Amino acid sequence: MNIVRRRGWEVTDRRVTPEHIALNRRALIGGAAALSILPALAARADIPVNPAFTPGRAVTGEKDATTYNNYYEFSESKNLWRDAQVLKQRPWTIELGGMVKQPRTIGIDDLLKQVSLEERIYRHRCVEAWAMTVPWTGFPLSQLLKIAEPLGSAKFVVFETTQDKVMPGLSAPFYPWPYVEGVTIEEAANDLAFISTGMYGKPLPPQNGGPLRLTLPWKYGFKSAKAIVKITFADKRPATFWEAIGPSEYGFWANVNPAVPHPRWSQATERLLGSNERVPTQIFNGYADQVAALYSNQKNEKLFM
Ligand SMILES: Nc1nc2c(c(=O)[nH]1)N[C@H]1C(S)=C(S)[C@@H](COP(=O)(O)O)O[C@H]1N2
Ligand SMILES: [Mo]
Repeated sequence: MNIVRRRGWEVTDRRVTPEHIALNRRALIGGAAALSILPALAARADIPVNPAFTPGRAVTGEKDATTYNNYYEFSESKNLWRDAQVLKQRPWTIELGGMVKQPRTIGIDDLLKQVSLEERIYRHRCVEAWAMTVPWTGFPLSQLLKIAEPLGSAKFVVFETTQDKVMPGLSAPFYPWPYVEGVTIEEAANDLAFISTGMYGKPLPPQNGGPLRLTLPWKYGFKSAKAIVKITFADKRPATFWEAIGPSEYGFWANVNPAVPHPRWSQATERLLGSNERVPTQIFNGYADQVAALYSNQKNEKLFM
C-alpha cells in the first residue's frame, strides 16, 4: 500500500519537509479517491505539513499525548482515555450563532469540505506546568470565521463543549457546565489560532477533544476547549468555565508567562510528557513573535493569568 505513514518520532522529517515535498507526497498517494475520503477521516498522511510551525523540541510520543488528558466532563483524573471512547464522533453538528449574518447549524463533514486541512506541530502548555508537543491536523480558525460571517459589531468568539450523557463528570454539581471558552475576534483571526480535527495523522481521539477542538498554543491549555458543538459571536466578554471557578487563578486571557506565577505554584518551568524533563517556560509559550502585537493596546488587562 502506497501510504506514507508519519510517526511521532520522525521529528527530523517533520521539521524539514518543505511544502512542495509534502504536496508531492500527496500526489504520490494521489487521486480523487484519496481526496474524497479525506474530509471524512479528517486526518491523513496526505495532508501537507505546514513548515512555518517548527516546534523546536521533540514531538511527544503519541501514547503519552493520548493517554494523559484533562477532560473534566469525564474525570478529574488524567487517566480517562478509555472512558472517553464512548463519546460518539458522528453524527456531529456545530451550531453557529449569536452575532452572525445568518445563524445556522453545520454538520462536521460539511464544514470539513469547506476548509483546507494542514498539519502543524505545536507546543502545548497546561497551566498545571506540564507540556507536550503535538502534530495536529486541522485548519486555521480564521477559515471558520469566514464561514460563520460574524457581524462587524462582534468582539468575541465563544466555544461550547458538548454535554453528552456518557460524560460522568457532568453530574458533579460544583462545575458551571457546559465548558465554555472564548477569545477576541482579533485573537481568533491570528494565524496561530487553530481548530484541530486530528493528531499524529489520525482522526482526533475523543479524549483529546475529538471530533473538533480549539488549539491556541500561546495560551494555557484550558483555553483549548474540546468537543465543540456551538460557536457564538458576542459583543461582551463571555463568562468562561475556569474563570468562573477560580478568577484569581484562571483568568480570561491566560497567556503563558513564566514570570507570572500561578497563586499556588511557579510557572517558570514545565515538565515534558514522556521524558519528564523540566525545561524553561517561554513567554507566550514561545510564540511571542506571532501574537505579542495582539496585546499592545491592552495594558490594563490581566493578560497572563
Ligand atoms: N471540554 C473540555 N475542554 C478542555 C478541558 C476540559 O476539562 N474540558 N481541559 C483543558 C485543559 S486544562 C487542557 S491542558 C487541555 C488538555 O488537552 P489534552 O487532553 O488533549 O492534552 O484541554 C483543555 N480543554
Ligand atoms: Mo490544562
